[in-house]
Amino acid sequence: MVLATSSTGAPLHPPTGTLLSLGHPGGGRLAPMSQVSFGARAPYALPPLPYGETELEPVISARTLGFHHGRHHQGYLTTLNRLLAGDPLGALPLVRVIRETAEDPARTAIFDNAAQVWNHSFYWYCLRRGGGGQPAGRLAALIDRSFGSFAAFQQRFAAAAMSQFGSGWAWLCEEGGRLLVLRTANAETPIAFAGINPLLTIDVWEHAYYLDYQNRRADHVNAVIGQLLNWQFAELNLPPENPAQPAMVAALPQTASPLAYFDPRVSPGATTGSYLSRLARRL
Ligand code: MN3
Repeated sequence: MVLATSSTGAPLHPPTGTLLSLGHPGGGRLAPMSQVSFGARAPYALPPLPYGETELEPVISARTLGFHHGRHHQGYLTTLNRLLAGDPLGALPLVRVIRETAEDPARTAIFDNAAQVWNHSFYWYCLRRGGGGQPAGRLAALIDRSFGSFAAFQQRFAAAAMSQFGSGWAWLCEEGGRLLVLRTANAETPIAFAGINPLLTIDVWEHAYYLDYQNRRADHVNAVIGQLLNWQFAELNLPPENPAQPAMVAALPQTASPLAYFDPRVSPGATTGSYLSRLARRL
């Protein structure tokens, strides 16, 4: 399942950070995504699944999970390592590679594969056997404040997942003390932006559900939200609490849409770069 070699047979730098083991009986401790390491530089290593391939059944079958992690995720990683061989970008941590290439049309292939490696590594931890339900504590309060209610959030998150045309991702993110629901196409990812903290995601590429649900994306999305979302992981991805929010954020109406939030006329200085503008236009 985990193929710890590059396409050229060169040894991979092993992950050096905490390997999360959510859902494994007796497994490792719970930790945020920032502690998942791919190795300091290319060739990056594939983080193992934090659970066994059968543990998400019946929502996601072992067959789907095996192909998704062992073939799709590994495929992005193998391609990325090949593309970075001999490239100075390969000396950077994975998130830096994503941010350096996000707006560079000459490096689309590196961006796409680097972003997909990160997105999938994040996605595995967003799921757990016996997940779903509602978050508690600070995250629950943020959801109420940002969306009005948990039900309103859930509806918005599901709508983002279902309305993404073609391949992509639905996200719950934090920015400046508020939560946002985003959807991105193909490999695009909010981790490309400093200051936006992804909390949870759902993969809506067909490879994530087609073997189990065929074209019934909504059934898959609803089952994932209801039974698999890992709210403990989401809470760990929140930045440290900071009561001194920027005045710009505090001044936003609670009902501000993500699009309004990204609009530089509404939140000056909050959006920089055409990549973010392109992302916002798709909401
Ligand atoms: Mn996928």
